[in-house]
Amino acid sequence: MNINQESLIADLDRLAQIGRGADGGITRRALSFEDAEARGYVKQRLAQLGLEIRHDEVGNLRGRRPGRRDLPPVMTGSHLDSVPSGGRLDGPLGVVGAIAALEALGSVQTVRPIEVVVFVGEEGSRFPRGTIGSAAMSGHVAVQKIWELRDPSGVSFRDALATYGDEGEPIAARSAPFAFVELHVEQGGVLEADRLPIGAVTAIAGLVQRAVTFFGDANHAGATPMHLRHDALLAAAEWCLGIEAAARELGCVGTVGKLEVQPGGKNIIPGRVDCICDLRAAEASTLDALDRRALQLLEQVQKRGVTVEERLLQRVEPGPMHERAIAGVERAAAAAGLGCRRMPSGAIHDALHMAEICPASMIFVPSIGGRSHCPTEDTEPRHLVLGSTVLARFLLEFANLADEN
Ligand code: HGY
Ligand code: MN
Ligand code: MN
Repeated sequence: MNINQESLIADLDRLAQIGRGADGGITRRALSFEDAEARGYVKQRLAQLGLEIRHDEVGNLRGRRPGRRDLPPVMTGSHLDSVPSGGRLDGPLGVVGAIAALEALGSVQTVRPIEVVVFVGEEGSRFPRGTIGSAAMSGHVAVQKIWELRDPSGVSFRDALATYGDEGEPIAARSAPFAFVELHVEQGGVLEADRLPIGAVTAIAGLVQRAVTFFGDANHAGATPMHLRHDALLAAAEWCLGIEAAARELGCVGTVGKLEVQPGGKNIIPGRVDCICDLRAAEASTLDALDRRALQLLEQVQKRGVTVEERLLQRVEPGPMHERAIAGVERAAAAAGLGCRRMPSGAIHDALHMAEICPASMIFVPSIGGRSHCPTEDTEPRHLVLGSTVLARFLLEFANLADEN
């Protein structure tokens, strides 16, 4: 089960050139030309493996390795789209690692087909929601609803699909594999601190994202006394600090990563602020509590003489992975003589929706310094290889299980 490290790194390096910015960060928004170029490269690599290449109604790319056609496949994969100025491994490792794993399987036949999937729009950095491809595959969101999603400039998801330039009739997006596993960088510091190469993911946190607009009163920065101001930015700032305090108190996380000030003159009191909050928790009850506090804070800051509008962008429930798949990751790590620990994921992944329809888990590898969603996201090459090795072993075991339960 030898993973070709040179080929694995070459694929990651090639993908890292697509959408790379001056700061070294990767920007590949869903269904952008950069996303399509990366997908085109992967399509070519899947074809080199001799896989049956198909796409589905929402643009998930699927490469199938043959097995008994009457049996649902074992599926693995991840995404190629990124956050703005993100890292080179978040997503691509799960796709390129799957290619490396299938190359390591060589001509070994399996009972079940193995399907590699490139999910569309995992990051939600263009359309209002993320995990789009897996939400369609699991039936969590109807295809029609996904097609109707619009980006900030009003382009519909369905129209944007043309960027992929797929030929031929798409297959149905909805499908339930026999099992699903996703190789991914941890994006946190637990494995590095424990000095372990592999994590078996037991659960994935949920999230709430809300878009909020604060309407204040643009006015002269020099001539307006403090007591006569309705500063939209100060109201937003009070709200952000309130979310931080509530998240610390509840033991979860809250972020406002996107914030725009208008009119944006250095000598004008901000009249309007548009921002998006991202609230996460491992338990639904904690997520509810943080969301309630965030909404209460919106009432509170209106004492500054501002008005507020808010709308829910997305809510994804936290979800467990499956014992059968978690144990499969642990067995594959043990068979490769690797240390492994069970752990939850604070980041959202496509595996969350896949776990709604089949036994699913994830293989984590350490993130250097626990960093991700930034240009310095990185993982030691040997850990990239070890994660792909565990993936190959998992696929081999599960693709030779003929039972249906
Ligand atoms: O936001 C997330 O957790 C993931 O990277 N989409
Ligand atoms: Mn991400
Ligand atoms: Mn990811």
